[in-house]
Amino acid sequence: MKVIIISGFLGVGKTTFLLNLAKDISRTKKTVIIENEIGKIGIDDKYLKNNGLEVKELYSGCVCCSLSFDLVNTVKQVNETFDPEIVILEPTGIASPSMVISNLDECKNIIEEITTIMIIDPIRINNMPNLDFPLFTAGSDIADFVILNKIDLLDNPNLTKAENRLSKLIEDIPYNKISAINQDTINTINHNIIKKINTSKSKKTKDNFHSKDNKEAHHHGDNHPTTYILEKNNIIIKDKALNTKKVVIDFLNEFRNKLKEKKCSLIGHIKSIVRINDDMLFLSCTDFTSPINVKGSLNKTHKKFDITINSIVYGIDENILKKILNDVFNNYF
Ligand SMILES: Nc1nc2c(ncn2[C@@H]2O[C@H](COP(=O)(O)OP(=O)(O)O)[C@@H](O)[C@H]2O)c(=O)[nH]1
Ligand SMILES: [Mg+2]
Repeated sequence: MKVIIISGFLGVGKTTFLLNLAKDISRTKKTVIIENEIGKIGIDDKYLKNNGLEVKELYSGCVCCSLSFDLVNTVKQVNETFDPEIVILEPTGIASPSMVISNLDECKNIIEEITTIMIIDPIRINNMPNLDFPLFTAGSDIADFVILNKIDLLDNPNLTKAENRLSKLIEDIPYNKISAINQDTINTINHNIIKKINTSKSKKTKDNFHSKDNKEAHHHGDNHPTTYILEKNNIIIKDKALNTKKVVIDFLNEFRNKLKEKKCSLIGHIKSIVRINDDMLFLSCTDFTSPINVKGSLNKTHKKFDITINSIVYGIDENILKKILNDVFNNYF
């Protein structure tokens, strides 16, 4: 089987890009996705499964370090259970891609080839006070494809600013500019990735896995985020005049404002899933200002719902994060 690793910092658009690529590839090849999330409850796996894809989850840690053993076991198990032609792996947004590749050495007898894709968020690049957050571009030096995503969110001057800053970080490494939510901008990159996996024939050995220069000395130990997950069941919106979706969006906006007040320095990713039976709403935010992103829908809007909020942020301690999230939650529900 061949493995595609989709790497990139928290919230850059890995899952959004992966969904489209996986749909394309799975038309002709048996494909299984391995989703790795930091928290003990996954959200991306539910989103992808909801879109009809085969997904295995690896939670509560990162496949580049704490879950390296579980990664190897999962890859072996996926190979035995499904015998897929393609495995697409989304590591956490704090993983070191070169360490993930190195961990996959253990599966070298079943992995024919590894293709790495690295995604960068230009808004994050523009918002960096100084260009000193290595995880934003970690792995671009070893990636087969580097992608600058979310270009729909920038006007031309801001895109130029992001590209100028990026060139200081990744020098002359070529990259593709896309918007993972706009099919027209991803056709070419998807085509090139599929072409690569269709045409390459060399069976890689352990040495080949390491053949690329590993300049990526930084590990996420230096840049560890604070994470906290809140999960509540059977919540009801008391005021029937209010719409569940709107109240949840207001709640997340308030949570984000409070984080800013408490000097949270960076939102890695705040994700939430709201469920009423089979209806699911997926909410996400990756900065302090953009509107909360919402996918899915709730038909039975005044029924009891289950909600999970998975927050990964920088610059505040876990106790403060926990208190803010619980306080805001209790104010709203
Ligand atoms: N406007 C816009 N939003 C995007 C794009 N790609 C991803 N997003 C949104 O960014 C958020 C994070 O995306 P996600 O795929 O979950 O990121 P991941 O954490 O890297 O897997 C989600 O709300 C996506 O809908 C894009 O190209 N344009
Ligand atoms: Mg994801």
